[in-house]
Amino acid sequence: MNPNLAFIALGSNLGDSKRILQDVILRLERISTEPLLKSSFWETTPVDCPPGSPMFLNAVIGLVPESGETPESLLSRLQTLEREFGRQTKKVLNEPRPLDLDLISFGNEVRNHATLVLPHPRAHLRRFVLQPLAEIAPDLLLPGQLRNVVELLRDLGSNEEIRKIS
Ligand code: PH2
Ligand code: MG
Ligand code: MG
Repeated sequence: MNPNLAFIALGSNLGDSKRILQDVILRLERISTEPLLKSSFWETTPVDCPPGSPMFLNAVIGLVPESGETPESLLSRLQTLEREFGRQTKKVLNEPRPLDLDLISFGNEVRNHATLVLPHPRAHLRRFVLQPLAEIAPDLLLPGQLRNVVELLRDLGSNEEIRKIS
């Protein structure tokens, strides 16, 4: 596996989620120097969201950044894409959104800034991230973890429901 891969979790629970994820994946292809690694789309129950929140569509992609791309510059591209796909400034924590793009990891880079924590601090706890990630990078060791993605998934105690749709 290319050690420079950056993994991005995609989520949507507002609007035409399948179309939105398909379209944003085409955009992400353009910022990768190699063909994307793409998971299936998974329908998942909302975690830590306001009551009555719709189900999510989630996926994970892996891309190889251009030389010169940094975690910060990639994050900024992802935030621009979120806005392009109609994401508005949030009023309520984890309210429904047409597009959420979370940087899960960027090679072995580690960050602990107010604006960026790498690897994503909750990625290893969430089935809606680990299950799609296991399809494209089962052996991945997220920086700071002693277990790979498949092992994290196997040991996960969570009642999240998740169903592959494609
Ligand atoms: N994202 C969140 C909070 N909860 N739940 C699911 N199932 N999928 C998500 O992508 C998700 C969530 C914060 O971004
Ligand atoms: Mg998120
Ligand atoms: Mg986010």
